[in-house]
Amino acid sequence: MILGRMVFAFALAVLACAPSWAQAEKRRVIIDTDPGTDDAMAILLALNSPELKVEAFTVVPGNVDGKQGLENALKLLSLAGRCDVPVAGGAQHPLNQKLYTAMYWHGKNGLADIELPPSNCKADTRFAPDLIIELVHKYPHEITLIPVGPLTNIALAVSKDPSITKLVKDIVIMGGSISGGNVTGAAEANIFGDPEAAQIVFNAGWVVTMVGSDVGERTLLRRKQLSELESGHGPQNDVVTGIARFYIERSEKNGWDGAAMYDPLAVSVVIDRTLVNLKDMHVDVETRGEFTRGETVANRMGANEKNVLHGDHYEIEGYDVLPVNARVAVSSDAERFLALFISRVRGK
Ligand SMILES: [Ca+2]
Repeated sequence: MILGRMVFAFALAVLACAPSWAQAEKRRVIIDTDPGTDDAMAILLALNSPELKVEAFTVVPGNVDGKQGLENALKLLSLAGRCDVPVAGGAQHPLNQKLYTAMYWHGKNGLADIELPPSNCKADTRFAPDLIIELVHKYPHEITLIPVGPLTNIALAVSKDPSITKLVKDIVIMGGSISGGNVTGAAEANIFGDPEAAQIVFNAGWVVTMVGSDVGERTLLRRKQLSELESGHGPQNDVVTGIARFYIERSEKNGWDGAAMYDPLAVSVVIDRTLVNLKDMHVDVETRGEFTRGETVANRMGANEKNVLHGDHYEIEGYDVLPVNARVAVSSDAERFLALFISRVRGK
């Protein structure tokens, strides 16, 4: 009898706790984006994933300029009926170079030249880096930043308030590559778009999770998935289908088998960490190389040889240890990711 009462009391306690558990399990995220075709897919993936609570979208220039990017983000949120999520514009140009756009890959409007209905959502008036700082302090140790564009806004935020590096839960970056770039032989587009910002962010004192273009390029949305999307219907589904068709055709013309799911893969890693394999490394960003500006230079040994000048030559005298500053995705479970992506946006 006493045991029965105890079991009953325990069951009541579990029930009382259940909503707070469910709440705690939702990961608060801020997505910093330059929409962008794969950005659009990442945004809609995030908004349709119950594991995530998107606290804000912040917009950075990259694939398109900052004004077009903000308009695109607002239209996508309106499409998803989510004007409750703040969308804030930020930097209008990279820290130390001119803006490189990528309309060749993303269409003139950045969204595969698909005309979305005018947005019912209004832009938040706060400056994106300030909004990031404000939200990280509002929810200490809870926010995961997901930058999927050049790192300008994040660099401005950590430069203004370095304390946020200890207050975020995680930062999952789509950017870089440890095996060749997609803009040049060495550089991936988001890092190439603002190498100085990237070097600030990688060395800000946190351990970033890096989902690079090399892994994105082994995670391709192909015609098989396109036909799955084509057989579903709904306002979001149909926009994702149109974007996917444009992006696959553009990729095929350039010798790819399908569309590299760069940004959605980064978002999916916050939904399910097991979708990629991560390795600890030290990563620096090349800001000066003749052929390599914007390369993420990954040290897999955890150290550099210490070479000391002896007369007319150098001799090795041990190692200079480098801190781990990045968990780098080295592979993905592409099939499981694609199934997740399709299941979240199909029919929406
Ligand atoms: Ca992007």
